Amino acid sequence: MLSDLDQEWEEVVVSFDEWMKGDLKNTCVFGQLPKLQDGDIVLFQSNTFLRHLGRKHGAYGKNDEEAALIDMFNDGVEDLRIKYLKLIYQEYETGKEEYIKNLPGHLSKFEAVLEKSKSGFLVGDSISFADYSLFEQLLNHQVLSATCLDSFPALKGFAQRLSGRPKIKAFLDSDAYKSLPINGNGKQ
Ligand SMILES: N[C@@H](CCC(=O)N[C@@H](CS)C(=O)NCC(=O)O)C(=O)O
Repeated sequence: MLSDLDQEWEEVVVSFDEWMKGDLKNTCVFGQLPKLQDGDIVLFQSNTFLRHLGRKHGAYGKNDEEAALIDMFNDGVEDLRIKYLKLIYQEYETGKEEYIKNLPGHLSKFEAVLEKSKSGFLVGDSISFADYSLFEQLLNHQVLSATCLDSFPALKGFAQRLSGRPKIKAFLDSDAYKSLPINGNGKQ
């Protein structure tokens, strides 16, 4: 999102050993990462980052109505993200098959929205933080199940278009992106 919005950013990766020392954890408002430092402001909670950056860099709609719809879609993506994380961290061995079986039921909702979109984005005529958020989930889910978008042409086109945006493409092709596991426990 930051690259695509022409912002400079740096990711600091914290090793498991470093985290277990506890010093950093003690400075985190909820005792957890990720953390975003943007000038003088330090934030926790990944969806707070999205809203903050969306507001600041023009990816939060052009009026209050669009902003409300963007919030709604981002919350819908969050529901899927929570289910995905539960699978990855708690049920991967026992629940993967069932999860993939139920996935079309979740993806079809986003498919219906994008099918009707003239711009190709979830809301209005320009990209918003909810689009980046959905895109990340689509990338992760295609690793979980390579064919999961095959019956969803609007979602597949959306993922291809975002992957092809030059700054996103450069990031996805970078060693920094490729060398990090998708999830902290190595499951994907
Ligand atoms: N709701 C938070 C969840 C953050 C979270 O679950 N962080 C995990 C890793 S991604 C963490 O810091 N775990 C280490 C710990 O709790 O000690 C968000 O979206 O940022």
